[in-house]
Amino acid sequence: MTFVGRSNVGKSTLLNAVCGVKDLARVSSRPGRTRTINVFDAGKDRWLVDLPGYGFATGPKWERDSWEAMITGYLTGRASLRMVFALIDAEVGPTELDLRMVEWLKANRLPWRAVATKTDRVKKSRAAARRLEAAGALDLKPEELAWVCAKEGYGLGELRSAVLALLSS
Ligand SMILES: Nc1nc2c(ncn2[C@@H]2O[C@H](COP(=O)(O)OP(=O)(O)OP(=O)(O)O)[C@@H](O)[C@H]2O)c(=O)[nH]1
Ligand SMILES: [Mg+2]
Repeated sequence: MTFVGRSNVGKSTLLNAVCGVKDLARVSSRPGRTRTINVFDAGKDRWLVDLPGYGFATGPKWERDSWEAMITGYLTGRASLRMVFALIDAEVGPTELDLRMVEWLKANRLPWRAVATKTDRVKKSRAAARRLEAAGALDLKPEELAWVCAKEGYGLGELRSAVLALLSS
């Protein structure tokens, strides 16, 4: 299984939090830190994969295009890929690129689930409305958009169970 999402959305951080290992995947305050496909062994014929983010704003266009090709190339034609968690910034909501990614996952018939990250940045009083809005933009019900925070550990239990189920099935 793997996490996809914009650069800086928190993929590596969430992977570490879900696994309960602090520095498994490399995290940085500078976006675009994950530049290669990192594969972590998670049992017999099971892998967790940390991908580079898309939508990285700086750097030459050819480099950005080659990252996109690397991500989509990794995701296509991989029969063993059990789940793609599509990460969305809870505060920002799905961007054009996020929507394109989700459309692409659907078109390629890949199993996917939406996860809102960094929910600590959304005021508690606005959380329900924000979740409804972000889910709506993805054509989902609010409960279909996982609402997690790697920093405070919120919502990780359910995600961890989902990952464990995928790894043990
Ligand atoms: N407030 C807050 N910040 C977070 C959370 N998760 C991650 N971050 C921060 O967001 C920044 C980017 O996190 P990464 O995990 O490196 O993001 P990424 O999606 O792997 O980024 P790329 O590897 O560039 O694609 C880091 O500074 C993290 O500390 C969270 O739940 N809350
Ligand atoms: Mg990363």
